[in-house]
Amino acid sequence: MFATSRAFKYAGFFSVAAVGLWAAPARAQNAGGMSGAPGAGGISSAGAPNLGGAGSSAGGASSGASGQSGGAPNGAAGMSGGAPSAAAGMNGGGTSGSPGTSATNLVTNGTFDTTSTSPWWGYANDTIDPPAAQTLAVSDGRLCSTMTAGGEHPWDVIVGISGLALLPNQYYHVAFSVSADADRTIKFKTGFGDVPYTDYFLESVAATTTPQVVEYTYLNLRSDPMAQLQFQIGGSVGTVCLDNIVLEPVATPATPSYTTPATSGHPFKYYKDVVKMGTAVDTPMFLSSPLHNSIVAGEFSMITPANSMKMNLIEPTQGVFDYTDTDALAAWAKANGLEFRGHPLVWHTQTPSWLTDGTWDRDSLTAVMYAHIDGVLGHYVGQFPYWDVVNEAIDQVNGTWTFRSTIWHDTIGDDFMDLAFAHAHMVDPNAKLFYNDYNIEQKGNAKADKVFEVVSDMKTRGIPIDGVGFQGHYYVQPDGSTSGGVPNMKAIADNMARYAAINVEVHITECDFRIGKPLDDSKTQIQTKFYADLLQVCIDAPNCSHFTLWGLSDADSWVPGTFPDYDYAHVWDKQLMPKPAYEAMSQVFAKAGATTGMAGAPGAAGTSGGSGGSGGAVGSGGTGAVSNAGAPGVAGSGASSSGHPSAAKKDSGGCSLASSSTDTAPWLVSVLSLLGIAMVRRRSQRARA
Ligand code: 9MR
Repeated sequence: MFATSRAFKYAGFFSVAAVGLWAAPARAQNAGGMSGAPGAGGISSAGAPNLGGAGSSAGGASSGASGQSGGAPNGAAGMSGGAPSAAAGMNGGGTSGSPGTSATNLVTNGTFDTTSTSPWWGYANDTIDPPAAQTLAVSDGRLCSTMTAGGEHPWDVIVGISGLALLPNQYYHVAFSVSADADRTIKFKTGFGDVPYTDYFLESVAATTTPQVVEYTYLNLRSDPMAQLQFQIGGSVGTVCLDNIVLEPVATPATPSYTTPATSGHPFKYYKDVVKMGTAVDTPMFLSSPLHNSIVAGEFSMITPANSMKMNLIEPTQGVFDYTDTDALAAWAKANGLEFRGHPLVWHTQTPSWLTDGTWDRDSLTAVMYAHIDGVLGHYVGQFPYWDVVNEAIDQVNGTWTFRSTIWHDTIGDDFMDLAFAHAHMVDPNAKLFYNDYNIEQKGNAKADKVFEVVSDMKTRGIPIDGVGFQGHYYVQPDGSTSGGVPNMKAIADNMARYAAINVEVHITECDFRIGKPLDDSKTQIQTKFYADLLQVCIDAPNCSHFTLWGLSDADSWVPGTFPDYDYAHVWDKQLMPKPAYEAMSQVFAKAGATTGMAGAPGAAGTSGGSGGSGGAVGSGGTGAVSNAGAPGVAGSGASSSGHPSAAKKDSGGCSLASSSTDTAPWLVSVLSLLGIAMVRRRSQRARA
């Protein structure tokens, strides 16, 4: 039988960028039931998508992938589409040839050389008003859907093929040609259609009146003998035509070598003893884009999974854990020498329906929480040094800052955090355990003060909590106003200091700075200064040893899906090119490195590329630092920490760096004015073009 309307809605939920932070559980619950008759609603093609038995087999393993795709608004299209040289990986929107046939193509009848549509099937959602309706036919050698009612969303009308055997850890090349009678956005995915809905790989594509060849290469993590390739084309009336459809296994793409663009010559990770830089990553886009991966490996010291450890993905069925994505990320991190942050164990968002639909009392839900911690932390025990044990548990309730009303708090009670931390500590006594939240960075902010009170109290009572994660999500408004969006750095420094006084570490865990559209130079300058200033605050605080960016680039950002009026939040842009914030942060590091005798401080030689290291070292007079100066992209890897024990701080109990002002440093003023010059230059180039 055909998958039903609500079934596909759920699939679509995952596919949409607008997976709201708080909308997720509510909408996920909608997925539980199925209704409607497959084949109804104007489906002309009789085919039967593979459901039933295969659904259950794919279910447990594959639901993890759904959120991964859904959790990556804009996904790899931007990430790789515009990436320089397409990175031997994904190259959405390409205009190269239209393969259509291939010895290894899993798709049959992808070229529509006869009038037969088989084995392609159509689906239209008949539960909405008006019911979606399509007719599917081969026209001029293409498979064309004519929608007399398109429904509301792309997933309200689907053209698909079933029964494709996908192999785990295998790269696949997806290619097709698409056109429409008017511009529209469609989605395509590999995955599964039945409950629980699965997206192994999912992308948005612009269809125009001119046929375009779309091509991607992605890493498929899961084994599925009965997968589907779907084109989600609904949303409005019209015609969409497809041709030359290919899904074929291909060799693992080569990872491009990486050279840091930092003028100091040193990537972020060179300064890991000053502060470890991390970034959030999301499967499958992350592992599918060699360019993205090479930047992360080349610059960063740690990664956090953006979605794969969320409870709905890692424990989709009670007691059944799906580690597929996290295992793949962890293996990649290990192979590339990066640390891993577990995120999150206990959170009220992205929870599975079995949890939210269940009937629990204090004892039974505590058992569920313990079993989840056992299952997740236990699986990675000894491997991940840092864990966000409880996420976002403080909120304003009836005007008072207190524990957020969640299933965890409301069922277990005020001590649910105590219990979670104590249990996590029992499972992995060596892991550092964190409470993680947003809007808690600045001392004097009511929420921040409440969290400090809660954490202090936990410390006083001997609860094993090691640190607090300041998420660090900030912004400039569309009108350019910084009100509310740019933090008071002094207040953040003061907050870190009061945590230091109670022996609690602080990590910046999810930093980004979104820009209200449209993007302009002054907003970019505000962003640049923000990133540099916040990094400086962390460096200056003896108890702040980690600074994680919530995503590498604007190409696969969570921001536009959650805040449609905002974008451009990250340090690398949609083409995976570093923004001015990158160099500004790099220079903050270089200055700190010089202070402690490391190479790479800014200065006469420090801004001249490969010789930057020696320039900084000379400036600092650091012992032996000159010997560590290296060519860009060379010195950065691995050698830094052992080479600079004097720079070790905080995390290892080493000395802290000399305190410096959190006011904008003179060198940053120079970066900003250089940025201004560069932008003026770019504008005049554009004007000339
Ligand atoms: O980046 C994540 C995004 O892809 C998901 O859609 C979203 C769903 O809740 O979660 C995002 O990550 C959140 C993190 O886990 C906790 N703090 C807020 C982050 C941004 O929403």
